Amino acid sequence: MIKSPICELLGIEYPIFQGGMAWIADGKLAAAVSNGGGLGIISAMNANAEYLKKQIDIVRELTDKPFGVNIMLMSPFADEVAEVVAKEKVPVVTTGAGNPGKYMKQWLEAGIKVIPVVASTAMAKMVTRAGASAIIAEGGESGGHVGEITTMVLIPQICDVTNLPVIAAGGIADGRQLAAAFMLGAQGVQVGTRFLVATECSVHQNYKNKILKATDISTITTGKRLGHPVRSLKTPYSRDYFKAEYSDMSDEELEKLGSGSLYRAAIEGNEETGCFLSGQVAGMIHEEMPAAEIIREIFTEGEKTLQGACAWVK
Ligand code: TUI
Repeated sequence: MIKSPICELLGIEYPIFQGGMAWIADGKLAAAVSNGGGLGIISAMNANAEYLKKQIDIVRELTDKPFGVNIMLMSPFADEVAEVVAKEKVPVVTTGAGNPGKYMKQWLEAGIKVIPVVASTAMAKMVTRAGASAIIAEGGESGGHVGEITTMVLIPQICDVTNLPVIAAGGIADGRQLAAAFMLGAQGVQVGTRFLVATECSVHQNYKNKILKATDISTITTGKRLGHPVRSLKTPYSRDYFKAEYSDMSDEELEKLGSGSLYRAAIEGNEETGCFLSGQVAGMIHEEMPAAEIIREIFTEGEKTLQGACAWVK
């Protein structure tokens, strides 16, 4: 059995979070992960308060286990969804794509455990001072909005600047990677791309098929010119976007090209104009299965790997 202080802190069986994937991580997926013993997370992404309240109601109908909400700080609705989580006393809030400082007081007063996603030691120090309960350190292997530093290099450096438990994210889909994350000092993991192909995940089947068919070199990073690098699957659309970034296209036109592309991928499965966010681990994911089985498989393999690690100590 793999247990860490994260299990006790949050009242979960396995120290694993499901990533807050935009247009993908809804109440149904979050409930399946929480019922499987992990921490299911609803993505508030670019949606408004009404959408989030509905997803919180769904998760509470489907499970009485703890769950979380991810707040994407670049969202134009960040203020109103920040209020919803406080009012609803959501057990855990994770944040991404920015500095959560502005909301910390409001959430801590509501008794919420705040676990920010960081991609640098500077932000880790800041959220430690601001009262976070733990930190998710996300390496650039992950899907979606990414930082520069890889998980291998980021996790030990974050562990060195905080006494809070660290959850490793980016590049984790199986038990070997779980074991490696623990060896780097993490006390838990966050997994996104692998849960995208969970049976209970309602994303469009075209999206799941693309992940299942991907190889090690199937992802590309775009968006650097506009200041938000994003990792997605290589498609004619993402290659065109990449080329457009290095052309004389204006920032406004480039912005327009990207607008609505996550929705088109996740909801419509549009292979021409959708942006299929994915981590580099897509090449290791070959099978759709229930969320609870994904968790069991990762932890069974992780335990075996950690126990076998002593073989090299002479
Ligand atoms: O946020 C994510 N992943 C995401 S957000 C997203 S939606 C989106 N849509 C269009 C453009 C961009 C994003 C899709 N995937 N992961 C967590 C994460 N947070 N990764 C990196 C960071 C981060 C970056 C900067 C955290 C803090 C930070 O601080 C900036 C500062 O203020 O210093």
